Amino acid sequence: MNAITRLPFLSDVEEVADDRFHIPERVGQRRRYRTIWISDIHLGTRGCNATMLIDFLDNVDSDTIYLVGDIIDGWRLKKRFYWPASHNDVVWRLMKRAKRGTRVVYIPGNHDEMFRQFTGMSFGGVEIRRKAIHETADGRKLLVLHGDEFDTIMLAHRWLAFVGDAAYTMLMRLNVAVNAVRRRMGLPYWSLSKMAKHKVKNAVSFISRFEEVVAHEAGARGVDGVVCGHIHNAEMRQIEGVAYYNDGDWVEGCTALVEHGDGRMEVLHWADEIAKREAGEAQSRERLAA
Ligand SMILES: [Mn+2]
Repeated sequence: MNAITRLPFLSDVEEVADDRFHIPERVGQRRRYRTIWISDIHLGTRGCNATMLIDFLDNVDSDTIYLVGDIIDGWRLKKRFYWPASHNDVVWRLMKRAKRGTRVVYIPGNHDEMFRQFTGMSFGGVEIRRKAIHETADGRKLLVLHGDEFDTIMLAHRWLAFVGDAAYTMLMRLNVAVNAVRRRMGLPYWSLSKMAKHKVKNAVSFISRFEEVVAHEAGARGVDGVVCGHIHNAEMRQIEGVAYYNDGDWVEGCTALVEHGDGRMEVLHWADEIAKREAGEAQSRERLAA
């Protein structure tokens, strides 16, 4: 218990005041959902897109919110303490939501596994669980877990899931440079990009393999579907009669999974939602001006 109460953002939770927000909380009409799932936020790293997530949290509300793991990146924090004010803003918003009556279920992942020791406990209204069963409005049972449980099966090419477009583009550029040098040295062309392409193809097959493994395991446990995170790839698809849902991440994709009041599920791509909102605002400004 000591380790957790010593963390700066979890002490004195009762004394939270609005004016302590770094980015002031937006008050007003919020889009309401029955359930929200978010994961792989990686607070404590530079990769975390906290500003986008704050915008998301200030524009949506729900009866229940599941934090599906890798919320705080303990691995990185242990090496180097990086904690900007905006990361506090995210934690405060989540704690405040719990205080206002939203059911908040936190399922720690592998990067925040230090919270797994508190399974079954509740802090400031946030329930900590190893996994959960969610029942949708249309009566389906969904198993909710982070997804690293399947790493032992997937271990072989785990890192490949994180080969992103940026890395790929960089490799392509590097390929040009490497071959310019090789040419000058009188060496034959050697395709670094071909190797990279092969790796990316492996990443794609890694993702679909992961999805199949997770859906298969969920099916074996007799549920109708499964919600997870972990591989930073938002998805919604039916596999062997089991509904597979992945809520994505807030490092690259900035996605959330939501359940509407009637049980309908949707993946929200928040960058697109912001663009839509801004286009709408520009339009109404034009209308007013006309
Ligand atoms: Mn993970």
